[in-house]
Amino acid sequence: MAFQLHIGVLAFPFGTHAAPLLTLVRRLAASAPATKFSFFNSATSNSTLVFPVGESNSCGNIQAYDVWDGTPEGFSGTHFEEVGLFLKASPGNFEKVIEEAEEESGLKISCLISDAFLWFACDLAEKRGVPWVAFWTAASCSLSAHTYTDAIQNAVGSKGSEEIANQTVSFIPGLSTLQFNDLPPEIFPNKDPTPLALTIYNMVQKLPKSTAVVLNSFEEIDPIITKDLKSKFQHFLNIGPSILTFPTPDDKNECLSWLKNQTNPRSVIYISFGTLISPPPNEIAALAGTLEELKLPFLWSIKDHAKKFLPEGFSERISEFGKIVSWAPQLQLLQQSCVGVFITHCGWNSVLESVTSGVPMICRPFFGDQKVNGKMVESSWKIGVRVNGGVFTKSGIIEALNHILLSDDGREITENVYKLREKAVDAVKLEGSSTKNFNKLLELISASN
Ligand code: U2F
Repeated sequence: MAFQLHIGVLAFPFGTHAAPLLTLVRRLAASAPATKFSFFNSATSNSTLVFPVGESNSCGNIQAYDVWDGTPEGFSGTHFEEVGLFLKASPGNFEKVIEEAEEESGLKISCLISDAFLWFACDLAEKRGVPWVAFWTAASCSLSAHTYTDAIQNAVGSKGSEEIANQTVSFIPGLSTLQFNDLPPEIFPNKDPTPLALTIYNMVQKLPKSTAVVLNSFEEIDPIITKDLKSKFQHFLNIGPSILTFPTPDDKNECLSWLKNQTNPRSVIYISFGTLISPPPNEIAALAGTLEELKLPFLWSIKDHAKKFLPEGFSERISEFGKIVSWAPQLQLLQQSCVGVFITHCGWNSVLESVTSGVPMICRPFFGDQKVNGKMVESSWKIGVRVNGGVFTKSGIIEALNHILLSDDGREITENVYKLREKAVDAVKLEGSSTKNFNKLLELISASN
């Protein structure tokens, strides 16, 4: 088929960034069959996505391209070093492949869609005279916090972030329940900022120039923040939750068979900390010890390298009531009626999956947007609690579990998740806000030639 338009998509190949971007692209591609979408991403990340490199989607209009990730051969550094090297290799690595894709298709790119972290896409788009659409993979609350970076840094002033840690952030619309220590650490002034902190700072400067800022969320979750961000960007488009716009795959995983044997509704504890994080060894031990003592049914997705921190003989002793896996089909699992609570790091995709499945959360956030999300879960949306003291201890875990699973407040929290889920479901209906925003996005990218 001869394509009429060519759109370039620039992915950030770490954490759960590229997958939700591809989900957005799949949706756009299905609605715009005469447009070719070239998906630029690292080889490693591409290989984990639904459409491997070189294969096309059912509409035949998504093509994946490998972008150099900036690492030398045999690289074995930390995750954060890897991110630093990738950012150092950008945008040259992307530019090279964009040219290849244009040559191959004979079509110049008429619009760039990028992960918002890749702020240089703004300059690439400007150079080509085409629109830039930025996809923020987290929630509007963390984006809002970042847009107030200068005001936050002024408030910190010479006092230092420690001194005002417990003060309320009263000047950000919709975030009035937050204290300074709930904000993403990258916001605070630092003599030696990390590559990621610099990236986010640059992003904040560029976003107002974008044609649209797009989020996998829904307006009704934070109406005040939505109103504020609409006034800051040309178009601020919440188009999610995307998981409600695609049928959940019918997975035949062993976790699901195990869950089928759990007959008590809302009784199982599901534990996972996303794709990057493992709690420190002492917290893994505290969590394991408490689960073993309580003898409540649980399913824990724990990374292989962290299993060595489990107490000796743990998996044998808990086998009657618990299950440990290296990876779980999280979304399908949360949708089972026997799951009563999700112990999470508050990555945005996990929060959304919990909300759309009606499961309350126990939050143990670690970095980036996770602390803001955790605070919003507890104080604004009232759909979960954070562990007391911010780290796992036996007493803190028991307190949080009792709160969610046994107390009257816990019942209210569960009802609140249901109510929020209803709002999410409404948002993706034909006349819902997310559907209208998606159609607007389609209009914006289709007009770009
Ligand atoms: C980074 O987030 P993570 O990748 O650490 O975490 P999530 O956003 O919560 O996404 C995890 C995804 O992996 C899936 C799960 C989510 O879709 O269903 N998953 C699974 O299927 N099985 C498992 O056993 C474990 C996970 C970052 F760290 C966060 O702070 C950001 O909010 C996020 C988005 O920008 O990216």
